[in-house]
Amino acid sequence: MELCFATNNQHKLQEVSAQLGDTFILKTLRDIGCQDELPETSGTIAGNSRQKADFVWTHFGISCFADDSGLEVDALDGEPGVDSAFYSGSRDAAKNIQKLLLNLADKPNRSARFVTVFTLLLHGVEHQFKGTIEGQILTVPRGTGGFGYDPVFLPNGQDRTFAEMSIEEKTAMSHRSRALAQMVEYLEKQIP
Ligand code: ITT
Repeated sequence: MELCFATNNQHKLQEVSAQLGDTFILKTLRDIGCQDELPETSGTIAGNSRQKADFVWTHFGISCFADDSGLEVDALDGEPGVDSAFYSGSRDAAKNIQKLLLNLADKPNRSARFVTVFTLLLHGVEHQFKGTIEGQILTVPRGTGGFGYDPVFLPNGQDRTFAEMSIEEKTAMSHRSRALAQMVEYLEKQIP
């Protein structure tokens, strides 16, 4: 079964390809000739996820999925949340982390979670799948792997940040892989 992953984020693509294996033929936006910036204006993670998948289905007519993700920090009332990618005003991970650490400087509660919602549009029919992982925001970034807020996110029960793990290690526990596992389970039931 061919499925397009509606993302311009190469890190997400790597993580998802590593987990999907050979069961599905994964098409990228480049493969289907889509060079557009995907819309993300709904104001919610689930809504943005839907918007990205809808865009590909509407313009390219191919079964597809998209994910929208964000970091929810309890002491900041769920910020940066849906604004995670542009928290500092630009899509710059180092600046986003800097702003996050500044806003958390006087806050003893460092608990946070990554949230992902996948939207699958299978022949135009929508299904959504949600994954989360709980953790703590460190005061100093650690590690060079991963992307986004990975250097300051320490999953609960772990002694390394997502940025200190290999893709496989992160994928074994991440919000994205938890949502993706549900989507794969659903898709496998659709295959005769
Ligand atoms: P696409 O929309 O093209 O898929 P994106 O990077 O814009 O790619 P999101 O809208 O889902 O992706 O962005 C959410 C932001 O949340 C992302 O840019 C990161 O800053 C952060 N984020 C999401 N998942 C993350 C992860 O696994 N590790 C670290 N940060 C993550």
